Parts: sequence; structure tokens; C-alpha cells
Amino acid sequence: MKHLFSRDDVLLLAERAESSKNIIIVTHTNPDGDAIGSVTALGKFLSNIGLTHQIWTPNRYPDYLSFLDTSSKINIYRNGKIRGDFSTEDSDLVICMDFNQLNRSDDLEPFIRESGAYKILIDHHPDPERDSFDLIFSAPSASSTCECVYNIIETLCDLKGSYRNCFDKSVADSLYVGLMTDTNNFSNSVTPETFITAARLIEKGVDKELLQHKVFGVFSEERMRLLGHVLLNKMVVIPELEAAYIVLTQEEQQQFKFREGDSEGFVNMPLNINKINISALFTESDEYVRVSLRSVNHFSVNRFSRKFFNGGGHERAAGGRLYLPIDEVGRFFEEKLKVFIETNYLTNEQDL
Ligand SMILES: [Mn+2]
Repeated sequence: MKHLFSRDDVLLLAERAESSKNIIIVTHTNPDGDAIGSVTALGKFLSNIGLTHQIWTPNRYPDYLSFLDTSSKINIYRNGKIRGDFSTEDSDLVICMDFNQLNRSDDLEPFIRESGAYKILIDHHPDPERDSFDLIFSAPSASSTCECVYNIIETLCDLKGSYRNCFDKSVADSLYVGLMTDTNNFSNSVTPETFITAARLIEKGVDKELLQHKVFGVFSEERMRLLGHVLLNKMVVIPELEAAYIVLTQEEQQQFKFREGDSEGFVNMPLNINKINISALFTESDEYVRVSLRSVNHFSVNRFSRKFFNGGGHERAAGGRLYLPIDEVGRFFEEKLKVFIETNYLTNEQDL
């Protein structure tokens, strides 16, 4: 295994954790498999070495990931209309995972920003908000935050042999789910290190077929029919821009009994069409339109999202938000895509 982070930083993280009385672990809004995988993996490892902690997510996460929360440690700040009692007042250590900008923690952001606690970031997105953290573990080359956490735990176990048996199968299960989901089942952003990590996790007892089924094989009938509906009736293909997009309204979500996580993977579907290299999914919610962007060429959806969609992420996978009526979203996307392709993208293509 290549060490992604310095031993000194890993030791500093361990010392901080060991001397903290109230550790809070936080991840991003609309948590995905890597978010839930990384917070539960780190949480279970901390429990195994005898350290208590709390885990908070800004809002609900998909039900199918709940099997990773083996000791029901995850608190949800905004669960529907009800808000939990998150506070960083008594916390001496806040660990943020799987996001690069504090605003990705949504309603938790002001608490974290104002907290006097020592703040650590563990993440794989480019350009982390460095000023907001005391210690940063950032590895944009890693497939997932779970790959970063694996690397940190392994380094720590090398340094402190007594920790070795605290890295158990349950920790490995969480990490494997993050690897599997953030790489779209080992098809994007994988490096030799990703496969080495996956192999080591399988050696720890991970049942990869079982996890694959638990994560990718538990959709509802309505979700499958919604997928059929969006591909047949909602996907708009723009061949001259090599792009396609899908707009999912709240009305359709109700019609198909939409649950958190049901649209997972939808945005990747148009990319299976020959010569379609950019894809977008727009999902209407009460307060804004959730934006997911993907590309399979040198088009930077990270920069595209930062410029027009109040978000960001990776070069080929990014998210964002739009504050527009849902029926204006398609036109907005087409317009901005044309502008971006004509200006930024073409002039900066060489340095990507
Ligand atoms: Mn991730």
C-alpha cells in the first residue's frame, strides 16, 4: 500500500482523538455510500479502540445504507421537518468526511464554523477549504473517502500494533461500500490502489456479492418503473452538445413513491449512449433543484458546476443546486452548457 498521508499527520489524528472527550463526525448533505461508509467505518474503528463519538448527517440518507450503522450511531439533523439537537459546544474534535467545502454540511455548517473544536478533514474532492480546518487529509487521487480512511487506519495500525485487531470485518464492510459506490461498482476513478484496497478488505472477510446485493439489488418496484419512465419520457438528448439531461419533478416523485436514494445512478444512464459525453439530472425539492452532473471526457463538471450550479465536486462527477422553477431548468442547462463549451472549456482544454 502506498501511504497517502504522512505518518506524523496520522499520529496527530490519533493523539487528538485519544485526548478528546467529545468527538463529532460529520458528513455532507444527501449522504451517499461513501459518506455513510466513511463515517461508520471511522466510527466503528474509534469504538473498537475504546473512544466514544457521535455521528451526524445534515439530512436523511438512503435506507439501504442503514445496515452499515451497526450500533445505531448515526444522528440525522434534519429528518423531514423535525430537526435534531446538534451542537458543537462541548466538542473538542470535529472530523468532517467526504466533502471539501464546509457549506456541503448544509445546516450543520454554522455550528462547525463557530466551534472552537479542533477540526480535521478527511476527503478526496479537489481544492479543500483549507482555512477552515486544523488538519487535512486530502487525496484527490483516491477513489473515495473510504479509500483514504483505509489508508489512515492501515498507517495507524502499522504505527500502533495494538490497534491491528480493532480493524475488524464490520469496519471493512463500511469501507468496501464506499469504494463500490463512489466508483460506480469499480468502473470510474479506480486506480491500482483502489483494487489493492478492495482486495485487502475482502481478506478481512468482506462478502462482496452480499454487499453488492445489499446496495445495488434492493430497489423498490416503483423505483424500477420510475427509471423506465425517465428514460422513455424524460431524457432529453442534445447530440450537437454531446449531452443529455433528465428533469425529475416533485409530482413524478410522488407518483412513483420516491424515496431518498431512488435516483442513484440515473445520471449515469445517458452516458451509455454513443457520443453522449455529458449528463445531468435535475431533481426538484421543496427548497431548490438538486443538480447532478457527469462527464466521460475532459469536460470538467466540477468547474461547470462551480460556475453555474452553486456546487462542485470532481472533474467528472459533481453536484450543485439551482434556485429556479423546475420548468426553466432544462433551458438554463442548455444555455449555460453552450456558453461553457464555447468559452471556458475550449480555452482551458489543454490544461485539464
Ligand atoms: Mn466520496
